[in-house]
Amino acid sequence: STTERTFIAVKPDGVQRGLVGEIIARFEKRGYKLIALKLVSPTKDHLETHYEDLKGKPFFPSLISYMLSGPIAAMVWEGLDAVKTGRAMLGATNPLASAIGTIRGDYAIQTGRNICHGSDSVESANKEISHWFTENELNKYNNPLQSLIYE
Ligand code: DAT
Ligand code: MG
Repeated sequence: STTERTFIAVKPDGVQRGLVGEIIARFEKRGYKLIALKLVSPTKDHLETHYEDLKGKPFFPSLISYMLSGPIAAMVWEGLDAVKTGRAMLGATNPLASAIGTIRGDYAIQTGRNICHGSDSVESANKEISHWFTENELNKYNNPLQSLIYE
């Protein structure tokens, strides 16, 4: 559906390296619709819930301290196949295995500094969107460009 939504975040390293604009630009240019956007410094608790599926992994503590190292640019993008295409635009979890032309494949080297997050399924997208945003922060507006992007 053209109203599928995904949660995309620029992690602290991406924010500090000045890549927020670049990442937003790629989603804009692709034709996705920006629904929500904010720069946030979440609590440890918030981040542990976000990554609760990875609790118990050996890298979990370092993942959480990395995510706490600075503000995160959190956003929601909407459009056809937004979850799967968003992941494809980010590239593989390990940037060295990411194709050139993907965000990680162009701007990152190590898994633990892979600059961005994207939901991995529609179910986790819905969960993540409500974890990071209130209903009020999810903007409702008509974008006339949509009629040029969808047939
Ligand atoms: P993704 O971010 O591609 O969805 P994930 O959900 O498996 O990947 O893991 C979340 C983050 O945790 C990932 O972006 C970076 C970190 N991570 C994953 N696997 C790792 C590993 N083997 N070593 C270090 N960090 C890892
Ligand atoms: Mg993941």
